[in-house]
Amino acid sequence: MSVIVQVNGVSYRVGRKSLSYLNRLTYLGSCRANANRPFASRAHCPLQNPVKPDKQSPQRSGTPRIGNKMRTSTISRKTGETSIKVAIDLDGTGASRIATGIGFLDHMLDLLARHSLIDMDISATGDLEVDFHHTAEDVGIALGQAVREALGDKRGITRYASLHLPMDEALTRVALDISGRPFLVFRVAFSRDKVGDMDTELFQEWFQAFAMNAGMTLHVENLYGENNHHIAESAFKGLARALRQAIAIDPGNKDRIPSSKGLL
Ligand SMILES: [Mn+2]
Repeated sequence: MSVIVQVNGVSYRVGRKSLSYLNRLTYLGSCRANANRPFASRAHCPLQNPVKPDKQSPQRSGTPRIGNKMRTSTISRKTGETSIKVAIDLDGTGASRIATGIGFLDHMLDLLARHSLIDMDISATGDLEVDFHHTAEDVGIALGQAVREALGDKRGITRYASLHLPMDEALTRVALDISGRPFLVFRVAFSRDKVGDMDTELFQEWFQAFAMNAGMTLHVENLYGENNHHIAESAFKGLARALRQAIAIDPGNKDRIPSSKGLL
């Protein structure tokens, strides 16, 4: 199956597998525009064959349509402290390219993409010479904004999910509601100040920023665990698996917004 997409005002027909690269392409501009292009060569670029625009499509990036799975968004966020670009595809395969400058956070976001099946392209440059706080928080803000935007009016989503995520001796429970009402309960204690290069107190900052900006009610509770790497990882993987369920289209409700209010 292929779809019509529009990049820089030109329409192209591309395969579904290429969709995960669309947001990246919209800011790269073209396959030639950047040395970091995701394609091995021009021949691999999906944007080879311009076609006449179709009346039904293309969709604007960031305008989700459940019917043709265009639940994508791009966020660029620049402050005096950080500069962040996020491109996601909720209906991806879990592919990611993550570069925040914080090694352990990259590891967590890579796992978040892989286990949520959300394609993520995240790059951040921040004032790491101060500390990691601004960058960790702002990546959470930008990714939360991206998820909220890609979900659009939330039509058809499952909305609720909860699960227990074990990682060796650690067990974390995650429950979430993509409610439009941001709320975080974060009961996760660490016994060390740092895991890898990341301050453990920044995990709560990241989850707080993500939940507030994604507009979701999010409960994360580590029930037990010893190893701080495992505890953090079980929280991110738990979020990933819960997100995967909650953003999935509910086949019994796919044309409706899952709220008695008709609005989420
Ligand atoms: Mn790990």
